[in-house]
Amino acid sequence: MNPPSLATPAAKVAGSTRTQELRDLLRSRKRLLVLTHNNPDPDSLGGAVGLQEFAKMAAGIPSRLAITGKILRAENQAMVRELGIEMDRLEDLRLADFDCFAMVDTQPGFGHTFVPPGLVVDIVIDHHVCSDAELGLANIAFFEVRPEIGATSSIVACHLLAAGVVPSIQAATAMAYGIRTDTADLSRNVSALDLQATEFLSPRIDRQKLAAITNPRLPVAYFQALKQALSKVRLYDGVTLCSLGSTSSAEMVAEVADMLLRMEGVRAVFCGGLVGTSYYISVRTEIGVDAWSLIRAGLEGEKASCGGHGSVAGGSVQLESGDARALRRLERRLERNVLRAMGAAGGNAAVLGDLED
Ligand SMILES: [Mn+2]
Repeated sequence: MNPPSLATPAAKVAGSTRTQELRDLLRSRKRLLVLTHNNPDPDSLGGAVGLQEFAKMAAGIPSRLAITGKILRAENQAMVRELGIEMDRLEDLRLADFDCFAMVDTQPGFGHTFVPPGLVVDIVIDHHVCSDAELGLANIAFFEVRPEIGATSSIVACHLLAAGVVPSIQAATAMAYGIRTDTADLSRNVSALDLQATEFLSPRIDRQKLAAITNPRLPVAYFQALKQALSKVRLYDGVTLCSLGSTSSAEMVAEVADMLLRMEGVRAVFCGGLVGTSYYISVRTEIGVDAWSLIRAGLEGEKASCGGHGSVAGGSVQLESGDARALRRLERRLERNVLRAMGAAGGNAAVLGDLED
């Protein structure tokens, strides 16, 4: 096996000045709390665990990870279980016990992110661009938002690399899985930093655990939701729309969007689903089609929050009520906007059943 890139001199690693800044900031504090967006995904968990390790190994301070919402997807639950990722519910912690607060894979003000009122965020490490990021981000002591990077876990991993920290197998596996999911196995939104991070983490990955995370058993409800979703697919020239109606979670919307993008001829997928009174949207596009522009076009005129990077975007619209009429009206507005943006207006939709005829 090739020796890992640990021997790379810190000075040669891009961003090492920032690494020094991050380390200095953490060294000036006693206890870190790491936060992320609601219903954390693998990249946010990987980035969080990696930052915790950075705090401990590079700056010598302890930390906790707190989450809001739930770990939804079966793969993500398996990730937490297999890697023994420790986390608290945010409401179960006393914020006064911490003197440093970090947000990873998100930013204060994002629609899917809860920041306790009055909390001063010290560290933001993220790769999303977003329409509703809070003004006044200049107040954040360490602010590193890099939309050109495929995964937040890559940014964090490269801080470990630059600091000369060898990550634990747990953290390395978590970050590697985060990079994998956000870049679709290094096939989309990939930068040189993502490749560097992957190479750095690779020798430290527990491949057995990674396999268990990637292919967990799935509940029957998952297949029921999938059946329902596939019956709602509308195929236009180049763009596929799918509104799942009421569904179990935003993760299901994202999962269906990922799946539909694999269909031959599909250049863009705009997928939505209602959870309670929130209508969640996932956009996936092939390389060369900007998902962020498409979701903004789709949500034009809506009171919505959205974010994205490269060929992946997501957002949500808050409805007054979750009744069928309000949902139907929203679906029509979104469809019209998306078709116009993709130049498919006036085309006829096909449904999956039609193709067999
Ligand atoms: Mn991410």
